[in-house]
Amino acid sequence: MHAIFAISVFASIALCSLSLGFTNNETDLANQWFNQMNVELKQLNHEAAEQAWESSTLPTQTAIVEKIIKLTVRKAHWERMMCNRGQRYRDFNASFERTLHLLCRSLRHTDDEIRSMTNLLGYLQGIYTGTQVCVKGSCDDDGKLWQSTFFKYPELESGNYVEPTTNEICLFGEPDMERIMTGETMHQFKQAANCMASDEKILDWAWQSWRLAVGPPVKDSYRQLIDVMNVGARRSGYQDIGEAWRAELEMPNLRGIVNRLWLEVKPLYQKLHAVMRNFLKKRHPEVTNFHPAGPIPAHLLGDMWSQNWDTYAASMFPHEVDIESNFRRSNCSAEKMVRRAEDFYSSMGLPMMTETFWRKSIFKRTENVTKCHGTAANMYNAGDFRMIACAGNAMSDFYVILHEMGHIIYYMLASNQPTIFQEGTNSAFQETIGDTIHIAALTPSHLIRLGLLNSSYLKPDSDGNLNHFDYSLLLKIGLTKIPALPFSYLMDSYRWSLFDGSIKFEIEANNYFWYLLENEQGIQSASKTNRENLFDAAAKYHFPDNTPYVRYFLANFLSFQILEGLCKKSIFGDVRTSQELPLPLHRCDLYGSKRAGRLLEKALKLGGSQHWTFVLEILTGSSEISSRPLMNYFAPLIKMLDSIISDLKLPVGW
Ligand code: X8Z
Ligand code: ZN
Repeated sequence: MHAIFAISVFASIALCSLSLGFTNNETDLANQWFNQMNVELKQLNHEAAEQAWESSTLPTQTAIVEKIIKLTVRKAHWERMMCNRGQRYRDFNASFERTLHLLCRSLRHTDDEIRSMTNLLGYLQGIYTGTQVCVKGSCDDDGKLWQSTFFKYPELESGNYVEPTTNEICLFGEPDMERIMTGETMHQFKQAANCMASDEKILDWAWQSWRLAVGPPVKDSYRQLIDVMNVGARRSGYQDIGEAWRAELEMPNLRGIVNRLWLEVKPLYQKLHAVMRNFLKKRHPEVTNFHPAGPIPAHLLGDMWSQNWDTYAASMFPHEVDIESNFRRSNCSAEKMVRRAEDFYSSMGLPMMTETFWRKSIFKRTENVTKCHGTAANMYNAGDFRMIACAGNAMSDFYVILHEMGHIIYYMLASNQPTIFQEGTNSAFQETIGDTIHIAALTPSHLIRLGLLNSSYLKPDSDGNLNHFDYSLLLKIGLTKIPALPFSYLMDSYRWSLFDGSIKFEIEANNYFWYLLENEQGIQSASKTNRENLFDAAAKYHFPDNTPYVRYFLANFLSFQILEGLCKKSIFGDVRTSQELPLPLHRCDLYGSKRAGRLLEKALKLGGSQHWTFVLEILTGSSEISSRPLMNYFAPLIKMLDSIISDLKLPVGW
């Protein structure tokens, strides 16, 4: 039923575009090729999605890896064959040209390479999701904590996790170790492990032990993976796999754009860094290896990867309203968070989640989740869209849910396109939709709607300026968004250097990683351990998962641009207007704005049928990625940081 429907839609799209220079017979053949390709692609994508879901929800098993290898080989052969057959229709029309561009850009790997890459990836993902850091017996103080620490690795062959025995506490990276780092489960952990060590020692332990657990087993396989990926990339005409990854974004000067954007926002990051450093220095006078004008010890930043500093939002500048505590106190269950997220999207006239979504998604960690990193799945099957979020009760869990739902809304809206266009215009746009709605959901007026804030906080102060709450909110949002900038910038600039060989993997991999972290992020490792032979990048999901990261960097800028566009549309009915918004961007409430929803829908339902510049133009009136809306959004925060820095005479930079 669904396939028949799909065929008729594709046929009408293709037939509308009868092309000059092609006979009727050729036109029929071209349309036949197009329709058949889309139907078969849908089936292949569906099978791949089922396998991916299975491996995220069942322990890694050799049988699944074998099935994945078979399907990946089958899809690679199919793509090549379809691409070759389609070449004769390249000039048929613009849509065919785009179709062939997307279809033919897959890398030309041999079957053996596919086998070896799939095995390596299965192993790497298994290490990340299945490794546990354990403590046995009492851990008393810091020394004992380390003595009683050991690692449990998943039995990758049988797929069985090693169950903890009595007296052992075993923690996965996501979300267990992650939540110790944010402080969320610090108290719980100390009690369970009977730990006397200070919070700072435990943060140091969690930070170090996760890296010691996953880095060494990942390192060699990761190097092998790079080698195989490079062989395929070079056979396909790229210099290396980094160039192939960059091509997906369709920005010819991607490196230049990324460097420019980073330089534009770096001063803002440095200011936030200076104020955070001063705060942490006072909070942790006991940490000796912490210079007041130097990099910040990474384990103090309230996040396993130092990419989100929101943990300290309330204590840095205490305000009578603590949104985070209010949120936690509201006892919002994971499912209720999903309902709230759905409510925001649907208030704008965007689609509600489907019956299958509610039946098949996973919102909390249970035994049948092996992978706990937020995930949105398009199953390529009539309304079957699913989410994985191992949500607790923090606002960061609400973020993950809004983010994943953004992917799903994009999949839903693009699902009327031919299959080849259903992924979205590029990965950065995929990542940005949920982030845009996340910022939109954090306006004071929406927080009031959620029952987290009293309406008196909408009032400007006595001089008609932003009130104190605005600043405290902007700081909270800034602490989640601004540290993500250098982090997402360097995750891929690092990998690009490993991929193109400018950094020698064997001898320089970890030292270069720390060179970047210190220079761009201004953080350092707490311990004096010689890290040269470790592989700390493995501690971040996207490395063993082999997911490119620069998409998140771009998405961060795009989300503020799109927010501004939607806000203009909502208020003036036009994104191109030169009129100034009558309110600061962080107060622009999009909840219930059907105008903004219609604009988003218009852009997203194009899926990948158009180049991203066309989609951005619809949403913002401009086809360039810009840091201006982000800087404009944070302008009041920048003023506040400037005055703190000058009042306290804080050093800036490191
Ligand atoms: O990985 C994700 C999403 C899934 S696409 C949860 N994000 C990045 C991260 O966690 O590091 C979202 C923001 C950045
Ligand atoms: Zn995402």
